[in-house]
Amino acid sequence: MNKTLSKNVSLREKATGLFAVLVGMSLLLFQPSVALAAHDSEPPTASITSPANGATVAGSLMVDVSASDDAKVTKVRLLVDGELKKLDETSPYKFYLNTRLLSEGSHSLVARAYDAAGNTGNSSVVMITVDNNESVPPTVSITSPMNGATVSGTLMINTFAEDNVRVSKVRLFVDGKFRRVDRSAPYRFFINTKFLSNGSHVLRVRAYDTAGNISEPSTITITVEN
Ligand SMILES: [Ca+2]
Ligand SMILES: [Ca+2]
Ligand SMILES: [Ca+2]
Ligand SMILES: [Ca+2]
Repeated sequence: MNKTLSKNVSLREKATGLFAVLVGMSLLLFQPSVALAAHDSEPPTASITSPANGATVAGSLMVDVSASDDAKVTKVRLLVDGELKKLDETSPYKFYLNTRLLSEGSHSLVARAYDAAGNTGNSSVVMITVDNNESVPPTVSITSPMNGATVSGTLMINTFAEDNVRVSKVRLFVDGKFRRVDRSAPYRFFINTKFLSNGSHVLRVRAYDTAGNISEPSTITITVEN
């Protein structure tokens, strides 16, 4: 009887000892990460890299944010006029804003970055002026080739376009027919002149802004000689 009891006690002791070892190991395994998260009191930082403070904007607007943290940025939110509007959980942090859904005039943008421990960091305020009624057309010019140039093979057509708010696209017309569109600067086109007859052809470009205004055309004449 005594023998059995002492055997049971020693078994229980062994089991308790093993349990303690397991608990100890799991604490060793898990404690460092728990400790890290609990001690991350360093908030992330955020800044709006585009648009610039004071920018006048129209149409669709891309808001670019850079964010960093001593551990890891988990998400960035965009606040428009102090209200949480958009969420991006993956770098790069970009937000598409339809400015037509905002009233005309002044609005504030703030980016708020979060880390895994729940710390947050706000960017400086960027003020924008929404002006979707702007009526100033963009300007555009063909910078190369030169008017009257003789060309062959693949031809690169460079243009320069600017607007008081933002250029949305430049379109290329060859002999009066629409051929290409470029929606981001630099505004540049490639055409294979082998698909054109030898001789004289007219190249024309027009720029469009985000409010829908259209530039005067820029026109040159080239001579194809393949
Ligand atoms: Ca942190
Ligand atoms: Ca993203
Ligand atoms: Ca304009
Ligand atoms: Ca381009």
